[in-house]
Amino acid sequence: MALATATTSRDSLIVVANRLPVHRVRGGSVGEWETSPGGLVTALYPLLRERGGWWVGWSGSAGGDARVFEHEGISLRPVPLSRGELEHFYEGFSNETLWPLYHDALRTAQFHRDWWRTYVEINSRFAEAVCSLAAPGSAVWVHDYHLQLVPGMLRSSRPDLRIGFFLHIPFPPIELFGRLPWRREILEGLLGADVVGFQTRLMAQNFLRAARAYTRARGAGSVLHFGGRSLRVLPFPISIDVDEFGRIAAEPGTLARAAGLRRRIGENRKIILGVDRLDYTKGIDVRLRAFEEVLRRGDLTTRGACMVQVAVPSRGGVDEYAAMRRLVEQTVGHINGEYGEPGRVAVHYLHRNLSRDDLIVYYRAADVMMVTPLRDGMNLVAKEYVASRPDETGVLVLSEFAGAASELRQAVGVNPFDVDGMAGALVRACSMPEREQRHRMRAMRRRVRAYDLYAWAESFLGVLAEDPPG
Ligand code: GDG
Repeated sequence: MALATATTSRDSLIVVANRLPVHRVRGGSVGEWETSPGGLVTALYPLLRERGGWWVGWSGSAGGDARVFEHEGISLRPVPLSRGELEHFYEGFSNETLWPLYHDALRTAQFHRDWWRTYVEINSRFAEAVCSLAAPGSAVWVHDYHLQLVPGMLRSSRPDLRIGFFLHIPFPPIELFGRLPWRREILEGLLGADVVGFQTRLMAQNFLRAARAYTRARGAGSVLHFGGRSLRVLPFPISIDVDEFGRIAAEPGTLARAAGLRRRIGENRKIILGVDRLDYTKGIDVRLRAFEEVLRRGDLTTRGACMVQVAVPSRGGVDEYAAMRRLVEQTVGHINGEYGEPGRVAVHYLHRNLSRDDLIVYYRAADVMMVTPLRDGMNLVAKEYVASRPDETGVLVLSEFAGAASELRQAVGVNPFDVDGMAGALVRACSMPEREQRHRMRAMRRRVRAYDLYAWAESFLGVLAEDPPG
């Protein structure tokens, strides 16, 4: 503790998230770490490296110790979690209670009091870790649904800290949030922050309504008064490192590999791409059914089009995820069985992690990008596709229930529950004249460039540095 405090400067930043931004290299020697893929890491790692500071989070495997270490210029403080704690806190309360409830109750949320007790315990372990590092007056930025009690806990033990909280997933409407037996505790946890950020205005409004309904918080507009203090509740739509995607997308090597991919798939076939974590919120199954519908009607044939679905393995320990994987794989098999021919597959399915460079090769090769979650906080894949299209062609088909839809208005919007509607959108996307593609893509690229990852982080931290509202 003494060592940590001594190395922390007064204005440094402490990021607190469920996971550390690194994982152990498989098969590597003990102590070898690698930067992890994923939305939050993509967003914050470059920023912290630039600014210097701490990242507090779980290491990714059960057990372990709390010894701090450095990785690529960032000080990391692991929070150890036992196997049993992971089952209750991570798989249980975070991913079987909060995740489905916050995503429009797409699956039934499980409410278990012993999961909740572990959630409280682990949140307090994270808060203690922060307290042991934080110099007086430090800025602390807490992330996501796993850690919603941390701001309140920090507020009561360390009122000197500037505390920010950002929710990466949707905050649900009060009709759904109100089901949570611990709704008041969660809200009061969040109200401990100076700034509470959400992906969209609507999600911020959902929170404001719930806070006024279930706690003593009062206030109008984006300011709430609670416990003798005031806090700000605002939208901060997260983004990506736009220049980095643009740069890799324009490299000759990327272009050559994209051309090679197109040749292998068939020069004259439209490539329809999906890239998602294998999660039931992402709408992969309905999207596949829409593609099947298009083939069934004969609006497209496998001679003229094929789909590439990259499904990144995710939360395999939770039953609903294993079931979704089976459904997706069954559907892919069914479509290929019905419509594929030797040498001409209808759906190419990749269940694996790709490197970022490989991902950008796919973005560059794809004529149509299908981003059709049933509910999503933002969806960075949509923005990555736009950033990876320097020639301004390509069509983005985007769910109206993704946070990204409020910014990327020139996408082809779809209701991701509507198979026929999505089939229609897919046909339209595959036959969209190049002029219209450019018109839409240019406008989306302008938006994505104007507010990138750095602007997102700067605007959040800028508001966090302001004096509290009156
Ligand atoms: C949560 C919210 C919100 C995907 N496959 C590979 C790979 N990825 C990268 C993508 C993208 C990220 O993972 C996925 O981000 P999303 O935004 O699509 O989705 P979630 O993981 O659900 O993230 C979401 C986000 O937090 C940020 O706030 O937008 O709404 O649910 O960056 O490129 N990266 C690599 N290989 C892959 O195979 N390297």
